[in-house]
Amino acid sequence: MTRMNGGQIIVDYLIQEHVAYAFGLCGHGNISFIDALYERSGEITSYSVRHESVAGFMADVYYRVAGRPAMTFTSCGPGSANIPVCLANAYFDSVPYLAITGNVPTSQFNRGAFQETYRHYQADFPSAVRPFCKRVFQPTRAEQVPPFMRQAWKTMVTGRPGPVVLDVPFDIFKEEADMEMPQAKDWNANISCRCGADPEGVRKAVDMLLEAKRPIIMVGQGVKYAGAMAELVRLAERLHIPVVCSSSGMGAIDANHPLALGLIARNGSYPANHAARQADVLLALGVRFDDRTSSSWLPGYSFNIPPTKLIHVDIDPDEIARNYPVALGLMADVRTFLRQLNEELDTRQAQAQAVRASWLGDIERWRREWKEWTAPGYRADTTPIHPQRAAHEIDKALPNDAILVSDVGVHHNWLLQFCRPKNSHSLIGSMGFGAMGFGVAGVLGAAIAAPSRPCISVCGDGAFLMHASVMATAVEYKIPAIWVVWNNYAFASIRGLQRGYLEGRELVTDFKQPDANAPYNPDFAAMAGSAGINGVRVDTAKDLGEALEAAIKAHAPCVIDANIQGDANPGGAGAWELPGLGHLEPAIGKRTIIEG
Ligand SMILES: Cc1ncc(C[n+]2csc(CCOP(=O)(O)OP(=O)(O)O)c2C)c(N)n1
Ligand SMILES: [Mg+2]
Repeated sequence: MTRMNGGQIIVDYLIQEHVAYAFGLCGHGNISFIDALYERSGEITSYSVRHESVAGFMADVYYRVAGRPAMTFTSCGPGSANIPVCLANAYFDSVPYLAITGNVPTSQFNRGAFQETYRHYQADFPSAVRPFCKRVFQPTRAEQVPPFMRQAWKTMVTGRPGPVVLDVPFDIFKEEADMEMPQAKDWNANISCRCGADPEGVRKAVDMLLEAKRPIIMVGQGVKYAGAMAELVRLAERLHIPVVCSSSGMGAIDANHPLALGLIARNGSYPANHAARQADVLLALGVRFDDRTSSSWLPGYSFNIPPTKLIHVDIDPDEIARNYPVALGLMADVRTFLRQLNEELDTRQAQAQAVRASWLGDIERWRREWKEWTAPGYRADTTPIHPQRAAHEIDKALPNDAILVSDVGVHHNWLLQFCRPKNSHSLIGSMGFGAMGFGVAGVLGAAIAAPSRPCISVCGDGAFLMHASVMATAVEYKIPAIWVVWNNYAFASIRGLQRGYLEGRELVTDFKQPDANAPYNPDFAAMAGSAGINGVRVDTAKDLGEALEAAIKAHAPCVIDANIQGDANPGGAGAWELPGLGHLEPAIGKRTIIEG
């Protein structure tokens, strides 16, 4: 039997689970928890941020890079009310982290104490986060902390991972209990969720792929999280099947691989969309088929399912057949499934059919058309910088091990279309909830997870100002993050929608001087200087590339304020519908319906 208080139990369990970092912000509601972190500060490193959502985004991207969860700590009331946006961001991208939120003392429940959420139910923070996390626990006695803690951890990392909240009343952090401390290695170390698919389903999938004349593999982030990149390439190569990626799946296969067709859907490439919509069999691995990934499910843009026969594999059966009927739906860990497929192929000594040559030949032609169509943007040399050229210069400046964390906005669309990610960390983005600030703050988490690798955030001017406090955190903890502020003097992605769908009626989407019709933004380079970090302004593509190379070399925090055109939108080969407002036709190629 050990005697520990609630805060000590939580910290002890986290240390057992090898949690190395705690990101958060203080308040009266969590000072006792911070005290427990203080006692074990040799084993778990705490970071204080200047806004709670920075902590949440750091934990999110930390996991995406390190593959291990971190934790956040926030106070009661407003401190924790700043965290749901990050929980949601992580939840809808299936990223685990543990949020320890403070609450009012149990003795004050339902008395309307300072910062209590009490009008519908006492200490009701759990209701505020319920739709945004996998599970929320609220221990009201110290002896509940150990079982809730081990359960919280297990829920967070098993099956389809996601963030979990442990909401702890003030007194419970300090309340002591005599108890057997749960041993993480007994409770969680021996659980595997690497489930394979039903063997008959595996055989069926192989039959379908061998018989297919126009097969396509589509990969989502499930491939990255499962660590199935090598297995994916092996399958694609041995069956000569081209691969298209969802936005979150970019980097699951090297963009320079001869079978990689790039991004599908709205901002996607012509070969990816034109091939996928003509596929007879589509093997979808760890994807959700959300609207942005599937041209809003409008037939003939990205997909024609059916008649295309869909094999949909996912760890979460809830995502299978959510939006498209399946010829074969298999619940499985993607890596285990791909190993099963490859083993089944070994037994068949399969050869890719010669008939595929014409399919691959067609795709090669579409690839050339796309190349010609996109060529001028790579050469554009203007001030402000052409966005395609900007994406290209950034991509060129990055070494292979660089980690680029994009924020949310039109810059992300340009990056998705014109960067060529080489591995699963090359281009990290938020695709489910799409919270602005994700990349601005997330890059700090990336740099903590991978201190020797160049970590770059490309973020909008809107989002950067929203979360500019990150510069102070970078200074305080010597985090060598680089921000390329894609400065187009606007919430440009939304202004683009006003222009595209609302006949150009623009309101509240650009940043202007009050008395002159000229663009306005704070001087970001000067802001960086005032924060104590290097800041540069660039107006040409060449200067952008050189500034980024120099910043990477310096391995110190830096802000590059890049003057980039805001009027252009990337023209993709898919569509995106805003119901009621309609959708635009693809900028290249056209809707192609195939018959069964
Ligand atoms: C927190 C949050 N608020 C609002 C939005 C809606 N939104 C999506 S993109 C965008 C504009 C982003 O502007 P900026 O950061 O400058 O990026 P740009 O589109 O100009 O590249 C907005 C307001 C959002 N996704 N997240
Ligand atoms: Mg902008």
